[in-house]
Amino acid sequence: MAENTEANRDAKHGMALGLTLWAIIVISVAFFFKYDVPELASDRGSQDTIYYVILGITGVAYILVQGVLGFYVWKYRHRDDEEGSYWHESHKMELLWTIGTTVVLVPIVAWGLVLWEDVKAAPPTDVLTIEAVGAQFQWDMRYPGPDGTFGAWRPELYTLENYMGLDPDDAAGADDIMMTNQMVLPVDTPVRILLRSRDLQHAFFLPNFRVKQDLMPGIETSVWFTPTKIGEYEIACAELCGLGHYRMRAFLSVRSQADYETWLSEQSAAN
Ligand SMILES: [Cu+2]
Repeated sequence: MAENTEANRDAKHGMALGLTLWAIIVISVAFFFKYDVPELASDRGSQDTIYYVILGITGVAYILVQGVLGFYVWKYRHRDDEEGSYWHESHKMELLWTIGTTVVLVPIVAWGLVLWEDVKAAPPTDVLTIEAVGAQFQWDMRYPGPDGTFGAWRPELYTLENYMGLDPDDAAGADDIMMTNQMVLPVDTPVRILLRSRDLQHAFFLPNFRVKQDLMPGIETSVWFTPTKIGEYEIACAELCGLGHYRMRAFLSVRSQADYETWLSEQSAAN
């Protein structure tokens, strides 16, 4: 009968640790299969491809490394009559993992740079431009109105009433359409969103569109993409921006060109 010695307890701990490592592998891999990224609704599907390729490579590496770690923790658990051995420096191993990671990482980085080039390319000249202004804790949208031109704004004009900081002397702003926590876009049309912040850093995040762009007070940033699927989606803030961050949530409706135009003329009439 095994005695309840300290050595015996160590051996049991070794076995428990090995099994725990394997259990963590199984549970985490199961979660990756259970949950997927949100449904794609834009022309940025190539980002999903690189995401799945990277997830596959790191997933296999994770299972191998953790699996082997669990195996060794179990195999070389404490035994009374054995002593651990230790060695250091293996030229062959170092060459192997340096070349191995280089061969895997260099193509991924090159591929990522090509995609980044796409994301940061200049939008087409006929792009539809809309503005989104982030503030604790809401999104204010602005459409240029029938004249197609945004009225000027200045940060020093921000007040509770003039929450977009619009210049009252600029006639181009008179027909601008503004709304809070709601955006409507036409499908299959390239859109550029101009982004600015009224207070601190926020991030304009459209999970279904693979779009995420920071907003900073004092400068204007922008992002462009093409919605490809009619539907109702969520706009989130991806920057922990204060106590109400969780409710900095808006809605994006992608509609057919005809439905979009009807909606836009209704907004103009109501303005
Ligand atoms: Cu925010």
